[in-house]
Amino acid sequence: MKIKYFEKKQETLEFSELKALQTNGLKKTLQRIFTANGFLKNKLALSGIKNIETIEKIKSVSDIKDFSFTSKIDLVNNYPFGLFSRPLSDITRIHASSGTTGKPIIAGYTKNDLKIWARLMARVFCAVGISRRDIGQNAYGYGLFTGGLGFHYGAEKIGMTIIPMSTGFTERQLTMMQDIGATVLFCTPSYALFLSEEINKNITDKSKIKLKKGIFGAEPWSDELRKTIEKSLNIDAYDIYGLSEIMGPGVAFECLYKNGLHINEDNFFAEIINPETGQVLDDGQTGELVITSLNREAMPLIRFRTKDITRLTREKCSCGRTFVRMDKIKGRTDDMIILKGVNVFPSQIESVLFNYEYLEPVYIIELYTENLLDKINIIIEPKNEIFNLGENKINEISNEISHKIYELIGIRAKITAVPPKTLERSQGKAKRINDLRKKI
Ligand code: DLL
Repeated sequence: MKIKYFEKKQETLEFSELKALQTNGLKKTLQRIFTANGFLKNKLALSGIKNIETIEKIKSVSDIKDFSFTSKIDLVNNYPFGLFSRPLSDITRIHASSGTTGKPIIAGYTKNDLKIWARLMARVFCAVGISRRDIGQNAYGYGLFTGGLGFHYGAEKIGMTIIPMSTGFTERQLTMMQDIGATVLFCTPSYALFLSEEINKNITDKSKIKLKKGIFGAEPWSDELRKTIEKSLNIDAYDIYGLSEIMGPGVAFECLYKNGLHINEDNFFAEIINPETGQVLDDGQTGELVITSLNREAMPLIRFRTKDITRLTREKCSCGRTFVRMDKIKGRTDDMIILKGVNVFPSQIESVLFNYEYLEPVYIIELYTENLLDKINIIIEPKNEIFNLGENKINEISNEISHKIYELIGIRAKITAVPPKTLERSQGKAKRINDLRKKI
C-alpha cells in the first residue's frame, strides 16, 4: 500500500512531542477563553481556573480531567454567540446545526480556524490516497451544514477538481458523475446507498461510472453497510467523523487500512468517559467521546460531550500515523434503545440485517407500547424476487431474522416486511428510529 501524508511531521509525532504540543494548545485555549471573559470563563472558575497564573501552572494536557464538561445545552442556552471567544468582527464564517434535539446551535470560525480546517481535511484525502488528479463529487449539503463546505475547502487545498453538487437532485448527480467522470464521492453513507441503487437501475453502461473511492460520514454506519456500498458501487469506502460544535468533518478519519478513525490529535484532545458517572475510562473501554479543541480561536470548547459512543486504541497503525484511533461510532447516547434492560444501538440491528442478501439495505426501527410494555418493530424491505414469493416466504424470512437478532443482541423484535421501494431513501442523515411510544 502506498502511504501518503499531507503533513507527515504532525501526523507521525512521537508520543512525548504530541503531549507537549497538546499541553501548549490547551494553555493557549484556556488563555483565549479567559481573555474573552464570557460564559466559558465563568465555567473555568468552577474548575479552579481563576486567573492567568493558574493556567501557566498546568503541567499536562491530562490535567483537564478535573475540569467541568461543556454540553450542547450550554450552546443552546447561550444561542447564538454566547460561546464565541472572539468578537463578531473576527468571525469569517458561521455554520449551524439543528442536531437531534431540534434546537439550533451556531458554530463560528475565524480566518485561521478555516485555514486549519482545510488542512485537516487535506490530511483526510491524502490518508485514503486521493490526490489532485482526482475529481470529487461533493454530495454533502452545502450551506449551514458543515459537510459541503468542509469537504469543499479541503479538496481545494489539495487541488483536486471538486464538483459542488450538494445533496439531492439525484438525476443530475448521475448525469454529472458520468459526464465529468467523478473518481471520488463524498456524501452520507445512506445517500451513497441510494445513489448506488439509482446507478444500478438507470445506467446500463457501467464503464461510464469512474468512481474508485468514497468518504462517507455524518451518521453512524455499520461495517456491513460499508461492504454493501463497496460492492454495489465497486469502490473503497472510508469513514470520516466530525461535529459542528468542534469544527465539522475532519475531526477523525480512516486511513487506507480502514481499521479505526485517526483523531487529529494535534488539534483535538480526546477522552472517553462513562456517560452516567462522567468518570474517565481507559483506552479500550467503550463510552462517550469527549473532545477539547486545542487550536480553535472563534469557539474553543473544553471537554465537549459529543454523546457519541466509541472506544480508543493507541495500538500502532500500519499507516505510520501516531494519532490515537477511535472505533467506528456505535451510536449516540440519544439513540440508544433500552428494551427490558438490554441496551441496543440501531447500528447493531443494521449489522444483522445487512448480512441478508435478499433484503434491500434500508430499514426503520419502530418503538411502540403494548400492554404498558415497550416493544420494537423492525420494518424491512425484501428484494422483489423474495417479496413476490408471497406470505409464507415472507413469514419464513421474518422468523429467521427475528431469531438472529435475538441470538446476537438479545431482544425479541417483531419484523414487518413492506414491498420493495416503500421506505424513504435518505439524501442527508438517515432517520432510523420512529418512536411511537406513549410518553407518560
Ligand atoms: O455531521 C459533520 C460531518 C459532516 C461529519 C460530513 C462527517 C461528514 P453535525 O451535523 O453537527 O456534523 O453532526 C454531528 O453526527 O456528533 C455524530 O453523532 C454524527 N456523526 C458524524 N460523523 C459520524 C460518523 C456533522 N462518521 C454528529 N459516524 C456527531 C457516526 C457520525 N456518526
